[in-house]
Amino acid sequence: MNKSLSSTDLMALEDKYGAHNYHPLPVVLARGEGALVWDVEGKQYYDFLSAYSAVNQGHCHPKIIGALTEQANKMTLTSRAFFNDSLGVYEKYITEYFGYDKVLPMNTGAEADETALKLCRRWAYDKKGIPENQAKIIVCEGNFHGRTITIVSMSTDPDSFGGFGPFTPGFIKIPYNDLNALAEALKDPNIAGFLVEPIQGEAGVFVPDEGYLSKAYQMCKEKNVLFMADEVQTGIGRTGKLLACDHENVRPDVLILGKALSGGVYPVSAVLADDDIMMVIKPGEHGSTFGGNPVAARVAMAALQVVKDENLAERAETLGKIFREEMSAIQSDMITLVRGKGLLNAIIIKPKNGKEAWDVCVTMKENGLLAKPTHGDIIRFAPPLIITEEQLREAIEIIKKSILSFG
Ligand code: IF1
Repeated sequence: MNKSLSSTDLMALEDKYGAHNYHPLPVVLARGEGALVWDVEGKQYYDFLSAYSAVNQGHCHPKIIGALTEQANKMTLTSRAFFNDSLGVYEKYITEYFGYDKVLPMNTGAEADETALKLCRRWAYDKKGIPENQAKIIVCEGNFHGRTITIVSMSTDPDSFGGFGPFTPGFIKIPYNDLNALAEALKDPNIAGFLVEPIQGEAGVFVPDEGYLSKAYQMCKEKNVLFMADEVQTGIGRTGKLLACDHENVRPDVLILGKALSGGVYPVSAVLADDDIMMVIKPGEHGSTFGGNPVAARVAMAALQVVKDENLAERAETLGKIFREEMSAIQSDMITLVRGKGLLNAIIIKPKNGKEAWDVCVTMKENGLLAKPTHGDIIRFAPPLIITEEQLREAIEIIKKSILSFG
């Protein structure tokens, strides 16, 4: 029945029946394969958003879809009231893959962040000896960790938190990429943890100074404070290493993963930590109906195996260099800055003749490439990591042509 509906019809349906909590680019997608997607009318595009880095392995990767369908035909959900024949296998696989004692499986990135916050607070009371209800967690200005009430309580973006109070207490907000501010905040003996994105995604792909993460980690160690890395967006090959923290040889005490953990096939998230931290949570104290279900377990294993088999981190590193080089070479006064790591990049657009980042994205869409503006003047570019060099160069030509069309 959907086959007969046009893009215009489908957008009208969303407008009429869906909550208006998004403002999408006017394109209605019906199919995806690798780095390419097609709209309802059959027009082809390069996907340079990759569902905010969830589709690192490319759309509909046959090995991940294979794992999904095979498991879906056998068993989808048992709940954690019983064991299932996939979860333990997955837990062994993912803990060995990332080098941690234990994993706690959840579904969305926000849930994984919430899990890390609970784990950190409980560790503070049971292990560090912070008095009951006094634990504080340091977070960074400009952060994005999701949409729950507690997570928006940590946010400094009025669009995220405005009008959603009262807020969860216990968070100290400091400027990102500021070690002095961290040192000052760490003086409080009731600090339990530091939650940080190795590169701030929502802030517009803000890459901190080299040495920031390793120094911050060291400072946390000196104060017996948990270093918790939100790698929901930066993890799984995106920035040119398996984890963005790997660029500085930092091993987070608590590692938070989501998005590409499933290749964008299914919501799968995870928190990884060693026993001295993870074992503070006892039966009945945390969980989720769908967390660790057999489909999620099989999909995540396939998704992680693809990252290894196809050397996606190395590809991101090599292709990212080409991408930033080519962006910097575009002769347009509309591009004021190019930044990023691996295949997580952004350009900053200076408006010209009243045309801004949104207009650039609409023009790129018309020319066959999808990307989304953020904060009014930033365009994020994050294609699936399986994109070939030839495809990347073709995509760069589309971006170039689109920007130069503004004069
Ligand atoms: C939306 C941004 C990206 C995340 C980090 C946790 C989560 C996210 C570092 C929560 C989610 C998203 C969600 C998406 C927009 C988006 C985003 F622009 F808002 F900042 F990616 F850049 N930690 N990021 O980036 O994960 O609960 O959504 O699974 O539509 O809100 P989730």
